[in-house]
Amino acid sequence: MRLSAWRPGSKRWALATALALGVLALAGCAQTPQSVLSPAGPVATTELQVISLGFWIMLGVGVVVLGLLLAIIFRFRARKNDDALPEQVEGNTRLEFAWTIIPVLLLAVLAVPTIKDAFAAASPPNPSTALPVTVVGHQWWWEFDYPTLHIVTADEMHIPAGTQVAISLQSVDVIHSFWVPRLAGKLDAVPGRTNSMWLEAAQPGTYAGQCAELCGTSHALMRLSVIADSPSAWSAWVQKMQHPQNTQPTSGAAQAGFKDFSTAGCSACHTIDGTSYKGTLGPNLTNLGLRVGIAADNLANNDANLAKWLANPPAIMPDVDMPNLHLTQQQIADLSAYLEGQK
Ligand code: HEC
Ligand SMILES: [Cu+2]
Repeated sequence: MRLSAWRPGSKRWALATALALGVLALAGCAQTPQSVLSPAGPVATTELQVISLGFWIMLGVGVVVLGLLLAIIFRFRARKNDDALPEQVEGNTRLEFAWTIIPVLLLAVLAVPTIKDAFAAASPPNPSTALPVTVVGHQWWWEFDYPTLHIVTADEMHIPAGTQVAISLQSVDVIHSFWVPRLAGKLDAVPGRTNSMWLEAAQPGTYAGQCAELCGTSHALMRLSVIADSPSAWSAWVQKMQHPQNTQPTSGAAQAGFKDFSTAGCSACHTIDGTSYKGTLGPNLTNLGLRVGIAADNLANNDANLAKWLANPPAIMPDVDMPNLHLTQQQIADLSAYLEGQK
């Protein structure tokens, strides 16, 4: 193939450019479960306004500066037979004032909403009616603790849609960052410190999130979902979490699983509310059957995936604190019946 066929201006070049631009444009059609550009609540909406303001200011600066640069390159380019020395200038007070004052003004315009909204993002406008949730980062899962409701769970944060949620953010090990892009900007979870933020989902739905601060081997697998419930779904969930069923089954495979939970060592790390199992190194597994996902929301919650997880957790999540416990097929089936039976 002749290389010249690909020169700028050639038909092939035009075609390749059009294709490349087309692919870029199509990328915009992808689903965007984690895009700050499709906010689903008041905090994310306000933050997008600040992002947009910054974007347009910077675009304006870029157009003006590059435009002037191009104009000057064109206007003052070397011409044929013009060997004369150009006019020599040194400093221009007016110009220097202008290019100092204009950026200061632009930054001031950007600073006002940025500072105002940064403070506003820390606590809900109506703290007295907000739902408090303590969110704790662990390598590599999220714990959700509802102090006023006495509910503790993991991976999936249920909230009532249309309600302000006041989040106290903590970490037990390293620095994590809590980020649910469609609901609110990210905030670091720092060991020994409590940071605060709030969020609200305007409509019922599931909003994907993930840890946004490199926190170890399986950082990229540290996912979560915020599930915003309608009022009836919310009260049903709270009711079920406060009064879990089938936590101490007395017959069948579930009963065998209930026993395995202590004999196989699960209870050293996991809590099941309403039982004597009170381990806290791993997620509280009460009502696991209600969950949409398991293993930090990386696997859909079903018997096959739970079996895969129990058979060898580090194969799914490298370096995870839950070891391969070399369970038998029977133990896996019974534990699965026990855990999935709680819903
Ligand atoms: C040494 C502590 C430890 C032991 C023992 C242990 N686990 Fe875990 N387990 C964990 C940790 C930590 C996680 C969280 C993994 C992650 O997502 O980072 C976990 C996660 C899980 C999950 C997924 C939970 C979720 O929120 O998605 C299930 C289910 C589970 N363990 C069941 C069991 C069962 C059943 C046993 C006993 C056979 C057991 N675990 C033994 C520490 C342990
Ligand atoms: Cu993390």
